[in-house]
Amino acid sequence: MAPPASIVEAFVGNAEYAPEKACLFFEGERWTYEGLHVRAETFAAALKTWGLETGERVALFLGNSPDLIAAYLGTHLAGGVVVPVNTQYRREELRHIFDDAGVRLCLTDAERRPELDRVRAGLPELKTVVETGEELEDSLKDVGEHDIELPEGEDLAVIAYTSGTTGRSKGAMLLHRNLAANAEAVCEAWRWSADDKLLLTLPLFHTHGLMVGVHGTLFAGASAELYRRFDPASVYDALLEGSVTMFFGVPTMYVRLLREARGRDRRPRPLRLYVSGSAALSPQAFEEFEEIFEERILERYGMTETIMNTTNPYEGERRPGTVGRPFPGQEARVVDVRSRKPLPAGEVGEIEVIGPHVFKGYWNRPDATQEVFDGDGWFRTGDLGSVSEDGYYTISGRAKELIISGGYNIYPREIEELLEGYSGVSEAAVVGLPDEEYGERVVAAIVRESQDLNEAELINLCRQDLAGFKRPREVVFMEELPRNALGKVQKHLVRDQLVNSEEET
Ligand code: MCA
Ligand code: AMP
Repeated sequence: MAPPASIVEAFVGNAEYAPEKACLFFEGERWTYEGLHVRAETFAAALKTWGLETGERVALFLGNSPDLIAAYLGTHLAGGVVVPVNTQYRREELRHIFDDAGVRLCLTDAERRPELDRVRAGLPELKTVVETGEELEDSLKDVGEHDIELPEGEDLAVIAYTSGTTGRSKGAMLLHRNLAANAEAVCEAWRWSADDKLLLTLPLFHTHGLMVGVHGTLFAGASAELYRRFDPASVYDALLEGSVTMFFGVPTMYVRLLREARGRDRRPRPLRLYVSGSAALSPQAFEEFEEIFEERILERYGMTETIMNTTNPYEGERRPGTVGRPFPGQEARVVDVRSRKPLPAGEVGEIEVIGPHVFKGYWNRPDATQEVFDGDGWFRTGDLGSVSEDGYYTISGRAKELIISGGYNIYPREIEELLEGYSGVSEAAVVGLPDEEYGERVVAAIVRESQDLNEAELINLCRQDLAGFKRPREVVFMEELPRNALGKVQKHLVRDQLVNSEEET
């Protein structure tokens, strides 16, 4: 039998095979595969009633919930394309994504709606906004009969926004076949089976939570205990309770779990699998986790454009500080950043990947798409690293300018452009400084026009315009920014100055 061409096809197959099997647990609710299937089909019918045409975009701007997952599957059953939206986004971030993707319909919740309402007038293509709860239940009551078809592998499934070097985020176009191929590779590599129960506390608007956590669960016919958000005490309690078999987290979550464990007497029994990704897990955290939880975390490496790229082995050596080898059916290599020629083991260059998981390109951005592919189809990740003689990849830096805080990506240019637009700011340079809990934290160096401008004022302005995780944690005023002979700001020197002045205090 041919493998499923889409996640929704795999899900429907599992719902037909084992309708009564538990699929989701959420705040005391138990959702079977059949229950979720019915809800997804109702969403699909509702979307058609609201006028959604094949290929039109549906934004999901709501917190973790079974409705988010049902709407995701329902959009695919209705032939639509999902645009997941970070729930921390504020007006300009929202306006850009909705406008760029030409979003036609949006499912949101009471907490996020006011932020969307602030920009709605400027979004003429956004015809329908539905809020979960009473409004949604009312509109699902009478949705009528509609033909529902499974999508083809080549159809566009998701436009996932990922930050860009120019400041504006770009929509990465993932096809159904990209999603299905990656879920299959992940399930095979991690021995994910119908017997597994994943503790899923990651946000579902990003690749890690949605395309690894949810897709893997639905593909394997397994179940997930879904949380609204990560809270170390409740996660620790769930681990003690002992019914989950897997936990996936970003390194910040592991740092917090370790802190939680230090304050507790009891230890959970080892799980089948702990996975870390989205940012580098420090070898110290890896080792401390092994001491306390008696388990070696499996670290893997991914990207919005390619979902999962490399993984430490399920059986075999999980090597701290490395991200393992390519997933089954995929390839990776390290190339010289200038000549683009492959480098021998041990030498640092840019990591490139190729395989069925690699996205189609950026939405409406052929220029940007062209830039990220080497002529023969290899995708340039923008990550610097090396590969060992026995095939393990290590990420050692980035060719792209990027700050990763708590697993969220932040492009400094976006924040610099915003800061430079505020009155009184003449120049801004945003850098990431090392942070024990978040990996890196955002710090802004500012050249101001007048001494009246202060740190609190600038941070407050950012509070209104930016998602919380992008807001500078500190603002440092400088007389001038260090520049090279061509006049380009030397970010590494800004960073060094800030690190040095931190060490002195
Ligand atoms: C929240 N805050 C943050 C972050 N998260 N600040 C810096 N960095 C962060 N990551 C701020 C909020 O704005 C708020 O600030 C304050 O912290 C408390 O907010 P709260 O919501 O309570 O935060 P939290 O629950 O403590 O969140 C920490 C977290 C979260 C659980 C680590 O950041 C998280 O879920 N991160 C996972 C991100 C993720 O899924 N990344 C995958 C991307 P204030 O009160 O001042 O407003 S996919 C990817 O990278 C690829 C594909 C891959 O390989 O996976
Ligand atoms: P995003 O663009 O949000 O999908 O983030 C992808 C980026 O996260 C990658 O290009 C890497 O820079 C980083 N990343 C993901 N997993 C890891 C990891 N295990 N170690 C280091 N960096 C990682």
